[in-house]
Amino acid sequence: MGSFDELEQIREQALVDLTGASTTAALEAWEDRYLGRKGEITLRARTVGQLPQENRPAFGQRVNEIKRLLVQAYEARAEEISHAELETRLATEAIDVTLPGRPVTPGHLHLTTQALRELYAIFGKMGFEVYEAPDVELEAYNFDLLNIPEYHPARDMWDTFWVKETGEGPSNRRLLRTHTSPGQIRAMRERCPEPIRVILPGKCYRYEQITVRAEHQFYQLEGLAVGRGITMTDLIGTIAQFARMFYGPDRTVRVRGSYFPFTEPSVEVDTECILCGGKGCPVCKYTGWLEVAGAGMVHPVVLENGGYDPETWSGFAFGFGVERPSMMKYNVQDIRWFYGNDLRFLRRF
Ligand code: FA5
Repeated sequence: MGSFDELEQIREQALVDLTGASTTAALEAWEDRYLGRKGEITLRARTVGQLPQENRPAFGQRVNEIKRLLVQAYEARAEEISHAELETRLATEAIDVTLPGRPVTPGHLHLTTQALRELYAIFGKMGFEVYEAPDVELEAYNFDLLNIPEYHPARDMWDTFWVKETGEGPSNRRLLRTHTSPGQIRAMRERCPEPIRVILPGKCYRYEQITVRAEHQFYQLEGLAVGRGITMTDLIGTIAQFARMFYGPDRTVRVRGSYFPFTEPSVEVDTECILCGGKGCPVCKYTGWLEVAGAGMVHPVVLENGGYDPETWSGFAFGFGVERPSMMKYNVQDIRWFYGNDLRFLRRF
């Protein structure tokens, strides 16, 4: 126990074994066997205390020398092995640059973008140009100038996201537009006294319950025509033409009386629910019809706010959803799928 001879034998055996270790795994096993916590050298180092007093310093020194030597030999061998392993990998895993590349799946336009572009084309053919208005609006444009004053109960129709940074005075507060109608005022004030025929696409934001048919962010496509002698018949004709072009000739769309403070008279446009074939489902609230737009003749107060004299000028306006008509065209059972980022849904279109 603890003899110098034994120590030298261990050293010799360790070096022989090290030369025989030719893989990283074998090297690790070697390290464990000789230098590990319970390795041969470590165990010998612990026996120093059991030696005669006079032998202890020399023995301890020799153990340390051998340990250093083995560590050096180990590191050199590790370097050789990793080099050899790299060489083998380079030889066997060579890249064949003549192989065909892996196909990259190209992205494509989101269903909403496709629908919007289709709508631009349809209304473009009817003479409407695209007019952009801001997402962050002044309260005045979103409500007051559209004939919805502070106390008006119709404000409850649109649950509003307010922007923290506010302007001076109540009507100068900022909000995320609840509908695209404020763009009507912007277009009129910019174009007055010219006739107008514009569509205003954009995202709308409402602090409301999310369901199969309602999101808190969704797109609308506003339309505004202002001119001399424009009547309700022009509005109905435009809606009918939209329906024929967007859905095809066989789909039933109906227009029924409704109320909006900024149009008089007002209507709502419904599409026959294709999801249930008219039988009733959660999307159409079991009525067989899905409301896709609000519309009407521009209210005289709104025309005036836009700078037009309602004695001489008249106009119609509409506000279509974009997701809901798309649900009715492409058989989408749940509006939440549009922005749920599920590739199985997105790849369908
Ligand atoms: C309005 O927003 C009016 N500004 C429309 C209008 C414009 C009327 C011009 C008259 C003249 P309404 O809240 O009904 O109305 O919304 C219009 C359309 O937007 C709905 O028919 C629907 O298609 C879509 N829409 C409304 N709320 C949501 C929602 N939470 N999720 C998805 N689509 C919605």
